[in-house]
Amino acid sequence: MPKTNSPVPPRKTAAQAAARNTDSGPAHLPSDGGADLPAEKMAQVEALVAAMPHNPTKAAEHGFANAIAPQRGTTVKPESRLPGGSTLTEENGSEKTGSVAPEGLNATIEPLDRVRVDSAGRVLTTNQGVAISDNQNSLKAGLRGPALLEDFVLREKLTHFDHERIPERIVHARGSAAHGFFEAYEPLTRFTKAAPFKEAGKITPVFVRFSTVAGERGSKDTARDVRGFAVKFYTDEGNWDLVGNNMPVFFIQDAMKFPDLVHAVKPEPHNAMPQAASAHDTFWDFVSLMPESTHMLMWVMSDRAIPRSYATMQGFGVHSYRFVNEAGESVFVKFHWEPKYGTHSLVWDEAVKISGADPDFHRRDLWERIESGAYPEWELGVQIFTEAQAEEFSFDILDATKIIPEELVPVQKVGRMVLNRNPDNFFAETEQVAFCTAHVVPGIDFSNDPLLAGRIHSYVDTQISRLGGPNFHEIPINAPIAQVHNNQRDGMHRQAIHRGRVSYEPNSLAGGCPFQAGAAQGFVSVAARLQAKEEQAKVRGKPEKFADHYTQATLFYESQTPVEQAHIAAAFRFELSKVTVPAIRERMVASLRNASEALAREVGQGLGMDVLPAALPRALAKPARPEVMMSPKLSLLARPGDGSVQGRKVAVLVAPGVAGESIAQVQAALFAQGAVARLVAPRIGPLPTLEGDTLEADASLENEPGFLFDALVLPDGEQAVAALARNGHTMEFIKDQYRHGKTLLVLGASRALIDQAGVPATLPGGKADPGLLMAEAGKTDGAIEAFIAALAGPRHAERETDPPLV
Ligand code: HDE
Repeated sequence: MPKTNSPVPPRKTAAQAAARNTDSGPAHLPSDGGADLPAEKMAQVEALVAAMPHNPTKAAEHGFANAIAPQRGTTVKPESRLPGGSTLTEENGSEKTGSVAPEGLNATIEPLDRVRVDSAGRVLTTNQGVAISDNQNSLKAGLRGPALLEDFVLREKLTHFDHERIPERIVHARGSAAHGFFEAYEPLTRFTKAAPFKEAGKITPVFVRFSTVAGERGSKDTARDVRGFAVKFYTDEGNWDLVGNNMPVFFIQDAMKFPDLVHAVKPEPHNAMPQAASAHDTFWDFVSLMPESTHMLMWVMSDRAIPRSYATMQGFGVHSYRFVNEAGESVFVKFHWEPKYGTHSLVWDEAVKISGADPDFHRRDLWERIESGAYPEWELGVQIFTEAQAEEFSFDILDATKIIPEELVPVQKVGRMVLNRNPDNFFAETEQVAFCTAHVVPGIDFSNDPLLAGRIHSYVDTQISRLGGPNFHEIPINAPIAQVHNNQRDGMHRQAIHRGRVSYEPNSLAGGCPFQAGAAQGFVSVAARLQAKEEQAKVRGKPEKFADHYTQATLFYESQTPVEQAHIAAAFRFELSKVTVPAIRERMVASLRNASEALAREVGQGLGMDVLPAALPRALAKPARPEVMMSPKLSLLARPGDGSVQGRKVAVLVAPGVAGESIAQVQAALFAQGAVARLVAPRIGPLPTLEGDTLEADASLENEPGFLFDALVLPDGEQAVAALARNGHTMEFIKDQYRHGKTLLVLGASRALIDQAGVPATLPGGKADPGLLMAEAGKTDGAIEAFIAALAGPRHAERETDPPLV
């Protein structure tokens, strides 16, 4: 303690006094900053503020030239970290508070490790970290007495449980997701400065969610529906969400119609039926009044709407976007995801059966592929075209019901995406992930597609109610890996604890920080120069080319193989047969006549229409001549994939007395190629082989029916075959496999099973069936190779008849 009568410079005490107040202060600060810490802070604050006597970038906020090239904000570096702090006590750390915020860092966006929980070796606790002594009994007044209100352990557990659900997504409620990475092949800097495309080999982490649209969260995976294909790129310059679908077009052209479309396709409001299905009155009523949906209807009625796996479907960004390079030059771009394993779909009869036996079919497939190392993989393709090219196209590139045929603008492959990590927790990651078309990074920009414009608004809005407030971006799965610094504060569930008292800009009290990045680093919207035409006036309307509703529907249908065309017709027939109002059916068939007379005839006949209704009047009498009349790339068969069988599932039927050696050979060959071979028997459990060994069946004919597998191996061994022949499930198993075009390998004695199931030895035309492979007893060698080769290809559609013969 200094003695009270020792000499003290008055400037020192004045500085100390001035620095100890949080209101009022002297007209001129005493100059002795070194008097103590509070005084030092005050002096440094004064110096920092004084260094910015005016707002130097104010003048640059005006005029067109400035509008397209915003300046970097001005910033002043403080003498030390003192002036930026909220408090002088921040050094007083504890186990809870930790220490001072690391300089220039936002700790809420560190890798997810900071929020991962592993309870190994830990005791149960409450949410307040208090160890729970008894997790079996509530607190009671005596062993047989009443429960006590005081039981905070029970009440906390029940309260949390009561609130375990959050509202499901309005559309795309049913989904599954995985982590992975995107790797660029080459720098794309000529076209875009977007972070993922900056250099060859650059890796960007991604989180990808696949979904159906119409069904509720617990609905089946194999509904006929569009699939969502939403990719969140955690780039080092912020998050970019490419929120697309597995079809390149959409039902409607303007966001104004989205609520109508969704109301029409969702379960009908009076009885909440049907679940996850478009085959009902309100959907067909709406789309038959909206001829612009015809092109999309072709896709949705095709096998694209019932994919075999998320890993075997294409993805599309749908809208035209823009790429922007460092020089600010922009081109248009359409995004395509091409599956490494090829495009494969289910057939309808199979999809219906799977939905009963395994409603999680796609979720399980995605999970199992990743856990077993058969990582789903896609190449990212881009179609790049200029504004001038776009002007010349026969269609409008702002119309989301139109594709740009690959024959017109080729797809260039620019990178690959691999999904190699399953989420640890479905709710925390898959359910809470919030995608948004507004999440773009420098180098990516929007086109004027009016559907996209509505989406840019909608996604943030929906997260606010679904995830409970404006801070959903702080939920770990949504937080970017790039730094986040702004003056947004507070709101429900705020995580970030901001240091300092400044939450506005411009400021001088924090040295101007965080300051605006300017054009060199920041996101600048492409200043698309609008031609001074009347279209520029404030209007509600569509460009003329939007009125061509049928040309591309025709293109799609004509470009399919005969089998695919037959499936489209059958799907229209099925869906429209479920409609209860004949006039709706007729209107739809009348519309189809404008796309394809042959299809309309086929569908009409299937619906018992003796006479086809007159074609619907067209909105545009003479559409422009399309550049491309056939686009073979639109067929599912155009993308066979890399020819591997990775991730395919094969059933190997077994029973006591089975010839075990040949089974082991088949299994080993399949595992070696990344496929999964399951032993399916009348019951699970051990069974003796012909050779005296024991096999373990891990699935049964009743718990894993035939339609769940990509192919079937029928075993050798008289006794086993006799046991299988006595089981009705075996026959259904074989029939479904055959009917759905799967590859069958029939070993030795099992030939009898094929005959018993009524499977014909040849195709309907008399030719050999390439998917029905017979091997003599003990001669599996060539047969196994042939089986694997056939398994890698598409299903054997050449067997198909309508109705099916087997
Ligand atoms: Fe979406 N859409 N959408 N959509 N959409 C949502 O956002 C919306 C559209 C798509 O896995 C919602 O977070 C409007 C086209 C996917 O979480 C909502 C319009 C395409 C997902 C929404 C469209 C999509 C959504 C509901 C018309 C294909 C799931 C939950 C203007 C390119 C993302 C949510 C995930 C989800 C609005 C049209 C794809 C309500 C207003 C076109 C893949 O914001």
